[in-house]
Amino acid sequence: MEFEDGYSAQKLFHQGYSYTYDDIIFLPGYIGFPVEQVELSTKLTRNISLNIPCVSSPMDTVTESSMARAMAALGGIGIIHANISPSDQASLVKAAKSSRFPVLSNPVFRSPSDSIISIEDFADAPCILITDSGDCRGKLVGYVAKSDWMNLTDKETQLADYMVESHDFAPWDCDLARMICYFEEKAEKEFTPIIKGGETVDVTGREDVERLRGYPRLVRGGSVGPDGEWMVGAAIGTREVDKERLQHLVKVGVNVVVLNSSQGNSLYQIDMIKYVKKTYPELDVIGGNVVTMYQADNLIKAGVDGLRVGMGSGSICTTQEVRAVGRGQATAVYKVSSLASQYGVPIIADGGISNSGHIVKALSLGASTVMMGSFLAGSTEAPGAYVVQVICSYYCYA
Ligand code: CPR
Repeated sequence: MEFEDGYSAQKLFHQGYSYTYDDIIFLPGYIGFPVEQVELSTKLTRNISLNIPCVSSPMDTVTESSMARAMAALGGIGIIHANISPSDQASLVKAAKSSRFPVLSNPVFRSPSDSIISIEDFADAPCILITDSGDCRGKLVGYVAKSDWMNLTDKETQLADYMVESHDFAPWDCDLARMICYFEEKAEKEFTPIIKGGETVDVTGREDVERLRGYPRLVRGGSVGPDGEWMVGAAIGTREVDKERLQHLVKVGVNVVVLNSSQGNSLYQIDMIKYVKKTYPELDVIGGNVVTMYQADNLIKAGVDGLRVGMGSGSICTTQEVRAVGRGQATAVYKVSSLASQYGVPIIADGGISNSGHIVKALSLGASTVMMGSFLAGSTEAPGAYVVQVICSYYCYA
């Protein structure tokens, strides 16, 4: 029997109003399947599939190498920001793709004739790697664990005298599942360097592996590109100089580029889309941002492989106040995706995700993925250091 109850999306979004995520709520339906049958895999672009519909935003407070590595390991993708020089951005992409282990550490290197005087030398690393040249390109000869160094009485002693000699390493494509086996087989080992093409790109320890094995989604594998490396995206602009930036990114194997603009429907972006598709036909390009079908239509015709939707929806975004343009995010996602789906162009709902319900709303309204900024900022994988501020209060009682 057909009940007339609530509004269909079509009716709701044809009334001429603009709705944000919080303006709407869905009516619950009927569950006729077990939770294991819930399938989260989706498309980021025409040619890129993901296991989960989550993308980290190209913001300098959100996505650098560690975030991009973690997002890919979970089955999503990170888009590295462009607020740095082209070569630095390319280095961040390269570092994220350098090993298939989910966590990226910044290994510290010394040569056997060095000594470690201060605990600061360890930075955040649990051990220091020793190579014959004292850098990542040298031949690996051993390591010194922070705990061993702390117990040492004469800190001036050369590392050669007390380092753990080890030429053993894990290859760069050792993912979490293989790393678990590696440490199970080598019961005496606490750390392992990770090597790619003769270079020591990372180091990991038994403690990390034990901690991460509790996350089943990490063990199941993530977003791997045709090169066998994690998939990583990067943002670029639409100016002439961005063509050089793009060249740097392509050289290190970037999997997708996102054209960064709050108003994507412009001559500059259309020219850049055509340039990317002509120069690098294998590289997927995401255009945006757009919020109307008219804007989306122009970019689809120019050849985008994906569209980023949102104007003024981001937590720090002031576009609607400053420029008097924008749209409620729920309406924008629904309208743009209803057009883009006819062309097979996936939609990224960008901004305004502040709880899991917003993700459900974005995906139900037609988005294939959600892009998150503030939701991920401040996590361990986001750039920046923790600052502890101690505030002393004095109370006066009369
Ligand atoms: P939240 O997830 O933080 O709500 O939104 C993230 C999105 O906000 C980004 O993906 C981007 O579209 C937008 N955004 C980031 N920085 C911005 C600045 Cl400085 N100004 C305007 N919008 C911004």
